[in-house]
Amino acid sequence: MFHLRRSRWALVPAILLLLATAACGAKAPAATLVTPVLETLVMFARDTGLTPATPQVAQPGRYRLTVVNETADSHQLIFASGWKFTLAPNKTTSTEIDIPAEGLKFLCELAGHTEAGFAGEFTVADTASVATSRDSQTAADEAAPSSAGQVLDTLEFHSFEMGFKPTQLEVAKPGRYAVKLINDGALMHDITFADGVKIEAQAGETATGEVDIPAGGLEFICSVPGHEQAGMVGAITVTGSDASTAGDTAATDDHGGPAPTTDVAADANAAAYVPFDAAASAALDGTVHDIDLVVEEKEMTVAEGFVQKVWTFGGTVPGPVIRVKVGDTVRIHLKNPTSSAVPHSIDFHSSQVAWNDEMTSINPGEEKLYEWKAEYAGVWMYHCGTAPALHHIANGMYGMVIVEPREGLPEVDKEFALVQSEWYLGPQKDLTSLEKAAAAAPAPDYVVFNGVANQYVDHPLEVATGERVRVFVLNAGPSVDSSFHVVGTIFDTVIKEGIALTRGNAGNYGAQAVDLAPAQGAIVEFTTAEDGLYPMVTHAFNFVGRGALGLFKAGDGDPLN
Ligand SMILES: [Cu+2]
Repeated sequence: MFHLRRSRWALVPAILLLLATAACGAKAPAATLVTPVLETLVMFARDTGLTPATPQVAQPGRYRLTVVNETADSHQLIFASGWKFTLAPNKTTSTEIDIPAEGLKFLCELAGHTEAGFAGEFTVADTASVATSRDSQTAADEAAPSSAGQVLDTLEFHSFEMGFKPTQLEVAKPGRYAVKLINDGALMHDITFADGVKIEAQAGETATGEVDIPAGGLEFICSVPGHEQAGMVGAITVTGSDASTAGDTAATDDHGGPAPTTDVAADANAAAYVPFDAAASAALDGTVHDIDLVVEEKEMTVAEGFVQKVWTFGGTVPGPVIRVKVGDTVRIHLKNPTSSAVPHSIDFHSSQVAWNDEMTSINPGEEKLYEWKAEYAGVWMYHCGTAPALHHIANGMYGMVIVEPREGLPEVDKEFALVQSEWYLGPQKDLTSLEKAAAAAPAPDYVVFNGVANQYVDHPLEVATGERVRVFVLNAGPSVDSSFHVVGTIFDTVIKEGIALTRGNAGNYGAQAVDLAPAQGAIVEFTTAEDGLYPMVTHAFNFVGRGALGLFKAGDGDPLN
């Protein structure tokens, strides 16, 4: 059902575009011979007028003109050659124009429009080149490889919501390249280069075009309103003629979210991240648990291209999930190895102990026993509390404790544990930035589930349709609230900080999102209604593009089979 609706909507603009193209093409300037189109020129009609209003072309000849009319008005362009071209409101239309060596003026015929900026002129940079000899033409081409140049290679881009892949591309030398845009998304996208060349592809379709890449490289965006801001940006760089790599080396893939506004540059050579297993471990057997927890200070890839020196409990961020039952005794043997640079400690929110007893710091080389009794059920945080605690948490020292009621939790089909937290990036391979973490209005570079940005987009959590899914959720912070939501589902069970919404309650109330302030936890349960994808997010949506996105995949992920 969803798919059908989406397909139909996707087709509407496609059909309109076809109609527009056909109509304009039929009225193209008369020519007995097929005249080659030298280049596509893109112009925008905005409330402030046409832009660019005085585009320059390299040489006289036939050009394809595409005008993106972003205004709610029609415009009737008339060119000095007599050729007329109508722009419908909020539509993109194309035509072909012949630009003579002396240039070509144009204006909008409608009353008042010329005065409002709907006028301009195409100018020709090199009027001499047409009349000159073949040699000088060749020389001109070499100096500024442009519209007449041969195609050096094909550059392939994928578009999706909301990004390009690759976002960074290196080519060996400047010149003309063919561009193939494969739109994997469910929305229309385009790739619009800084020189105005625009290649547009409907959902699920592929479009091609050509672009001239100058020696200084060329940036590109998707010009669909809002898409650039949502992260659909990228750049082609030119390595020079001695490029050791192939023409299409992808440097990064940012998963399409808004580019994190980080002041730290991505490292294309950063190690791949290690996925964190989101399956919730079973409750430990027995009633007394001796657990060794060893601090490890190490490097970790926290998002593609970003490596930080993190501090961990047990070598991972978050630390291991510790799952027990009410009445159990937990004996944590905290060890800070001699290899550590700083003292550390641990604070279990599931315990009732004096702060200056169990939670004191131990130096490198020391060990400490932290014994506590699980008296209350819930999803609890543990973390390092050594000063500055903000930095020890921001550096990765936190984890989840699950305390089940004495009789245990009801059986479900799948259980996952998800810890939301923030990364405030320091320099590559260095500690996270305490200064950024300590800002009064925290602006994390990444907000993540289980330590790594977007990891469950790459590795969706698999469930079966109709299966009962339980998620233990903890917001480790250190400072930002979470609004945990799974798109396309309703939580019929929520146990948040001791308060329970139960399935089958009188009135049949349900929950859409669970609000978790830092250091709050919840158990949520839901089922998936059909095969498909069910994104997990914090519904504080500015962070979804900063890593707080994952997927549950029900069945094969396809609602249609
Ligand atoms: Cu610590």
